[in-house]
Amino acid sequence: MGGSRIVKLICLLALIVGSEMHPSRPTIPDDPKARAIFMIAEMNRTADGFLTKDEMSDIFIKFDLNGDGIIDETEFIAHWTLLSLGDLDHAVTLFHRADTDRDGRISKNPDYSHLFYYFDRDMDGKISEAEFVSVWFSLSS
Ligand SMILES: [Ca+2]
Ligand SMILES: [Ca+2]
Ligand SMILES: [Ca+2]
Repeated sequence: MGGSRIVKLICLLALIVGSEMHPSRPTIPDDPKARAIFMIAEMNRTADGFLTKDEMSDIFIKFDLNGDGIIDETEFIAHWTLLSLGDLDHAVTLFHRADTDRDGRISKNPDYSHLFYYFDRDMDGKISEAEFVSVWFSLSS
């Protein structure tokens, strides 16, 4: 006896837990700048609507002005300013968030690899516009 009652209880519990795990999503403010950056970067190799690893790597290379495989803060801000990506506060915040091991520079390893996986929320190996915009926003706020 009570078997179906237990099942009902479990279902109810799952429902409650489930709803707590998916709270009503805060609306992500649309960021036209992030979308513009995504669109340019995304079409670098294949205009398929996704930012691939290679395309992400191209961005890295562009910021690495002297080609030593490391982006320091000066390079980052210089390229940021050149592309007029926004205010410098934003640039500094992004730089320090991207510097995952906090050694004051963004290097291919580990920072760049971390960053790609950080953007690729659903882990399908490519970054969609929605993934990019939402992560970009969370990084800069
Ligand atoms: Ca460099
Ligand atoms: Ca670093
Ligand atoms: Ca993805």
